[in-house]
Amino acid sequence: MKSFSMRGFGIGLVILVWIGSVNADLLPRLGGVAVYDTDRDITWLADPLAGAGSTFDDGADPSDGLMTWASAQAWVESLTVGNVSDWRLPRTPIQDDNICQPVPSGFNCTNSELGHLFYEELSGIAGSPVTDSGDQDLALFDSPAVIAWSEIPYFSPEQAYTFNMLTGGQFTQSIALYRAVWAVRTGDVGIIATVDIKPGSDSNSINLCSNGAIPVAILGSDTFEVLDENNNPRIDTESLRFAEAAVKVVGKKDPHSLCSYEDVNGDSFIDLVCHYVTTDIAGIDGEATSATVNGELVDGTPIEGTDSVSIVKDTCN
Ligand SMILES: [Ca+2]
Ligand SMILES: [Ca+2]
Ligand SMILES: [Ca+2]
Ligand SMILES: [Ca+2]
Repeated sequence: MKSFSMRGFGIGLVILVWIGSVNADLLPRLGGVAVYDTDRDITWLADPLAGAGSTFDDGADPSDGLMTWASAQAWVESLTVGNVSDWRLPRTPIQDDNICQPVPSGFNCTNSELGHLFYEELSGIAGSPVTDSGDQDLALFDSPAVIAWSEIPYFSPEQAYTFNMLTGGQFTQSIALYRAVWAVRTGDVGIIATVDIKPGSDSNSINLCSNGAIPVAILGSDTFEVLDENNNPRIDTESLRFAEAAVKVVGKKDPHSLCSYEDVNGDSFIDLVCHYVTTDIAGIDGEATSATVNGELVDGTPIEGTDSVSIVKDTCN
């Protein structure tokens, strides 16, 4: 028992150091379609013109991705990318730093989400397009040099804040103008993985009273590989939980997670199969029709995936 808690303490320290080293980073998400801002804990769509050609793309050009403010709101509310919804327009607080007083208009405003992105994440300089900054993170975005809407209308309902990525300026403009719609959402989207509970079985039947362990595969694919280019694990197997059950630990001298790397579905992509202690399952009951595996990559990115289940026994003697 003592050696286990010591080990947990060591792991905690490693994670703390890691968080410090990635502060102020932008990280690709959803296969590069989105970007996670670790400072603000928000996820941007990589493309501020992603609504181009949608039914919300109004104005003379229905395929330029520029919309009136009301259409912009409607588009982000309707948006689903992968399995991820809850998108919104970027936020602009009514109070900003001294430069932006008495109202948050002007240059060098960094409280707003777009101001933070321009000045602090993408190293933009007031008066110059963000694409001139040379910041390496520019490569994460498609066409970032736009004028984009903010979520909150100004004191007049006819006006809303915009942020100009060509100049670093934050100003109110008429909501009837056509501006870019840079969808963002609170939190990290992580990775949605394809999961196969009990590889080789389609029924995925689970006896919750079993003293055994249930194999669950996280499937590799061309958009998500379970091993990196050096064949090192990308998934932190100790972080994995299947319906709250941890991975079975085996080995007395060298305790390790009972996991293996193999291609369980014959698609030539290596999959990660881990075995979860059945009696530790607490996240599902006899009524469950699906179960979720969740955890983290070794770089801290959340990962989860869900598959169907059929519970054959849940009342144990
Ligand atoms: Ca348009
Ligand atoms: Ca940067
Ligand atoms: Ca299965
Ligand atoms: Ca495979």
